[in-house]
Amino acid sequence: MPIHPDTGADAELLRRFRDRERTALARAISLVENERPGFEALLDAVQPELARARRLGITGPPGAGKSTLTAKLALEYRARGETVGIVAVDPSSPFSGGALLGDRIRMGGISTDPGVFIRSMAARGSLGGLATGSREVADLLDAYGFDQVITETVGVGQSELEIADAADTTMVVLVPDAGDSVQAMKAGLMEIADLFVINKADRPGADRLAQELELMLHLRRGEGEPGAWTIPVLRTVAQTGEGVSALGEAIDRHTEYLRESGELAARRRRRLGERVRGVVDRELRRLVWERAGGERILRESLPVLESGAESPYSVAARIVRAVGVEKGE
Ligand SMILES: Nc1nc2c(ncn2[C@@H]2O[C@H](COP(=O)(O)OP(=O)(O)OP(=O)(O)O)[C@@H](O)[C@H]2O)c(=O)[nH]1
Ligand SMILES: [Mg+2]
Repeated sequence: MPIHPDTGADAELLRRFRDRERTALARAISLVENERPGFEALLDAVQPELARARRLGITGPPGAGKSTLTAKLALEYRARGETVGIVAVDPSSPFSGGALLGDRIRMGGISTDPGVFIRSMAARGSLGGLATGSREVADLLDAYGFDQVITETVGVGQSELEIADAADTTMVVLVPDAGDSVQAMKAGLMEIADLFVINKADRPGADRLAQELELMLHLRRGEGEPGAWTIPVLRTVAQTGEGVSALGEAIDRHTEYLRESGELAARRRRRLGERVRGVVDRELRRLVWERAGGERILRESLPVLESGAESPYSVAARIVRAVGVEKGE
């Protein structure tokens, strides 16, 4: 049952999507990305076609070479005869020195390859639900039939923590530049990595960073459980492709580990649970702020808020009441 039964999935779009028409894929993604009527019904309809792709999440600091590496990995998979769908979540950060993913891919010469599909998505505002949106686009790529689905996000804010929920394998890319030492690394990145990649290994400091990382991983691991995954630290020079084959093999080993340990099923179960939460949250936001008039009440309350006649709490309570639910435990 779609959430909005009144706006069922576009049957024609769905048919063309299932016929692997690229224009239908592009349209489906736009529909989902912009949350236009029928997008949830479409996602609902393609659910049975999911979970065939291998999902890789790539994150790390701005400019670490994530897009360059993504392009090189895509080439690697293409050489094996696999198809690749890529979602790049563009934070639109003015501080990011990196080029758009499309430019990197173009450099790699695979932009015209029909076995590769690239989509850049803007990171949305706090209410926009970046996580669910980019995951749903990854779902579409999966349902469409790509063998590999890669999601690239910049490791700022919360997005890198959310990527771990969206991927089977999460890869954290670091660079040996000053300020990127292990101590300076955001704690969250440490928690989510299945693999570490030190990119720009052609620059000085790569050895030291690798040693620091290995030491920290060793300390965290302690004795470790038998059969547990040992997080590898790999080195790459994405620009030249050095180390990318070895990286591809390490990702394969992780996939194998996930399958054999039962962790893949566990992760996918977690992902399904998180998806339900995400969709419910999104629906509630819409209910409160749009359908129940929360935005309007807030706007109209600004004068009394400003004058101090009402507190943010009492305005919030009125908005919640407008939905028909009393605030309380
Ligand atoms: N020296 C060196 N430069 C690299 C390497 N890999 C990437 N670069 C350069 O680093 C810059 C950033 O690369 P991107 O691939 O755009 O990095 P990114 O992490 O995707 O950047 P954002 O998405 O903007 O955060 C580009 O100028 C690349 O050419 C490398 O291994 N060595
Ligand atoms: Mg990038």
